[in-house]
Amino acid sequence: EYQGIRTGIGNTQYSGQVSLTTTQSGSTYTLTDGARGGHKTYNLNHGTSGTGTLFSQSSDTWGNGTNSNAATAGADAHYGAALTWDYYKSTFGRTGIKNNGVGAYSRVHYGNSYVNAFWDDGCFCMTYGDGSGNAKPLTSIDVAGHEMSHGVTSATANLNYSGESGGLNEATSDIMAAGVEFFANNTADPGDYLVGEKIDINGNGTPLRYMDKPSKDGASKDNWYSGIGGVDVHYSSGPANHLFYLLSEGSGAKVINGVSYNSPTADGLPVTGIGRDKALQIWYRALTTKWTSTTNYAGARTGTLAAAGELYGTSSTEYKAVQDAWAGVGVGS
Ligand code: ASN
Ligand code: ZN
Repeated sequence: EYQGIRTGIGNTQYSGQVSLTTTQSGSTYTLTDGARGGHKTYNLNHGTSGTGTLFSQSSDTWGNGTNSNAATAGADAHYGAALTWDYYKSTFGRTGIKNNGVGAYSRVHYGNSYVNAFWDDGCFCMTYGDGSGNAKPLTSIDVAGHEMSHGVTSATANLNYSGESGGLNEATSDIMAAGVEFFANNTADPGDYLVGEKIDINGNGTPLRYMDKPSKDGASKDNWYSGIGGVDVHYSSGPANHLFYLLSEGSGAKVINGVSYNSPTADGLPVTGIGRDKALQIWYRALTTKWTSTTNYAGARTGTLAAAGELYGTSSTEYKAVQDAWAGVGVGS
């Protein structure tokens, strides 16, 4: 029987109609991405263990745009995994989470009204709940990018998931998620410096996190202070998200893809951004070649400066911008 890689259609919940890489075996199509390490997407059908069943159909069109159709979340998750793979490959030359060409897998419809998503190093897989009322699965592009980037962090610096290193771990996932979302260039979910703006986890349309001014979520910290290691890693990530925003876009008010940003600095001094692409290269180089499991904010600063020096030179405007941006979030020399 015929076996081969196909391009199907996904009617996603958050990203409109997209192309999906699927596999045809005879008259059956599955969410198996033979172009990206064999990444597979499974339906847990409200279970909480194992893999459930691989999404399989007689047609290569997946989902109907809402969570009333089980394959919709599958389409979103499969798309997010493909984008994340392509982003790491084209931006950093990284082939898969472990840079070994091997795909992970995704599981959707985890549990009931489960309002979270998570990466698990043990199964080398990512899992998505269906959100409040089983209506808003956490399968947006940025959530996929965030969770899979936890796998990249584990495979590289392996930042401990507590204290300041935990905040840096979380921020790395938010930063790379923004990178994936801008890379996707999807008109239904344009790139931004917000996290989780599509999944409506707060029920009032607000995003989960803001990178320009993290304290807008009511809990995240804008700037480093002694003792920040004692707060939840999803809030101690704030200064690093803020640093990334300042380094990319600078401190002035700005509108990007229709979203307004304003990023005041800790020291009141202006920061001139160097653009997101360069900021991502600096962050990734620090993550993969400078940092260790115990890197704290001071070490993150040192590592990003070393990375910027190697990439652009220690006399460069990029190097100076890294210094200014860290000062802008209260991390000094
Ligand atoms: N979605 C959460 C995160 O990626 C799950 C967790 O708390 N680890 O951070
Ligand atoms: Zn996370």
